[in-house]
Amino acid sequence: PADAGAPGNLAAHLAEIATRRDWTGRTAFHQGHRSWTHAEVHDLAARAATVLADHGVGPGDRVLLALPDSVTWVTTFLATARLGAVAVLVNPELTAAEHEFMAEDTEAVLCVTGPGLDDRFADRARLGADQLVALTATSAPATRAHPVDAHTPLYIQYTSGTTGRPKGVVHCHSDPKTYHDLIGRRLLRITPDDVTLSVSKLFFAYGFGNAFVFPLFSGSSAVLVDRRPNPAAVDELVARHRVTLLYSVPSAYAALVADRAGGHISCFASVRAAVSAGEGMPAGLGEQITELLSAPVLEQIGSTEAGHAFCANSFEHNHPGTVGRPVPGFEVELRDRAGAPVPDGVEGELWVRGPTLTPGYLNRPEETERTLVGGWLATRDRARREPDGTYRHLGRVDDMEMVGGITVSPLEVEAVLRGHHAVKEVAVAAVTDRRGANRLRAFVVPTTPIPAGLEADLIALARDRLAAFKVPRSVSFVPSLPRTPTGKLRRHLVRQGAW
Ligand code: 3SK
Repeated sequence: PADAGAPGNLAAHLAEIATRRDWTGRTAFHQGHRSWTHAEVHDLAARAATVLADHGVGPGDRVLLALPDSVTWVTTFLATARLGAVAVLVNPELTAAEHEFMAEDTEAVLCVTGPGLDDRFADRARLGADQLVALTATSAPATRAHPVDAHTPLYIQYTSGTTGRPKGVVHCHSDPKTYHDLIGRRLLRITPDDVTLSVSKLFFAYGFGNAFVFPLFSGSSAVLVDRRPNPAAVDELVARHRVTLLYSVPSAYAALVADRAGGHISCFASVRAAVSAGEGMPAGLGEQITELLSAPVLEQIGSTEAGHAFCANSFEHNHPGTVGRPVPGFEVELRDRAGAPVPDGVEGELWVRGPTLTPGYLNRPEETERTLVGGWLATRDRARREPDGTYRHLGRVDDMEMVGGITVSPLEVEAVLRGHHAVKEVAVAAVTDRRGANRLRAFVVPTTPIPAGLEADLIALARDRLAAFKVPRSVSFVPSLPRTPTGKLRRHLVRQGAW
């Protein structure tokens, strides 16, 4: 599509570079058994912009996307951007009440919904994905992109952290290019020949960068899957599309390793790097992944507020077990509770400053003021700086448990229990017993069948390795642990024993 005078508009810019760099005929996305070229994606997006405009969407309006990962997700996002409107990226699997909260919070003028969501947003303008696709096919492309500047809002993502009411995080038209320049191009060296598979979904910061921003800025391709793929599906997709970059989270990598240990044959020869984020990598898992994939594992840490990763390992500097060094362009500081910098080697809270920090939370001035202080973001992550300048992630500030008046890091206890061969996943939390006392309990996803005497064995293992006050008093065997869509443990739900 032709673009008249809108250099800052993300959709126009992406369409323009695809033409200028001659990527138009290259595949941009695979979905099911179909694929779409870069030219087809930008053409569909320009047509979808006409449909959205016909439905009353204009500059500054919010369009809520409750869609599974798909080419329709991509083209609806680009269409919204082309009109100068703001895409609200929501998890399609949320409850009706959560969706309604987000539509109300953003005052969405249109909600584009995926399969099974026809009953949602009853009091608002709604367009089903199928309807949008049908209308797009017969619409002319909206040739003119709305002029914007670098600070014009582009999208809103919701973060609930691990507790509390979700907060809308705003990002601007210039941010995706920066994610690609700093991470996709510089650190991951993505070229047009790369093929991406991201287990993390597009509505989430990590997935948005991995499977939308990097492919469109590099002329490469991504495999889109509407739900979180299980290990067998990951194997199949990697082999079918010759995936070169796999982005996942530790719990999904652990499942992939466990699946292989169960005798499953995998074909990962095409993978050149496995990126991991969302949560700390349990000891030993990194080596198992490298062995399985014959590729380096690059750990990162980021946040919705930063837009993508702010600390990352790279091919040149990969320190397993750490989240690497600050992404060039970002500054990182470790501070104590009073906000003073801590010396090297001492644990502190990670504060971050950089080019893609959100300007703030939607409708939440107090929370914005608490989290963004003097241009720095308080991440609520705890870390320690290693002598080589990498950062070791030590959990969240609010992860610590109190038992008998003493603070215990559940991560330390979990690391010990994870060493038992019958433990697939584990979370430790202080729970209140019948007498009102706070006691440590381990919630364990065991291998099956559960070996006899596993609870006693686990407690004995903890007793052997840990100070007495850190030993769990009891073990509950559970089928799964409560996690966010990126795989972060929801510790408040573990504490409540409610998921
Ligand atoms: O969850 C993270 O650590 C993360 C990593 C990379 C990009 C975005 C996010 C939220």
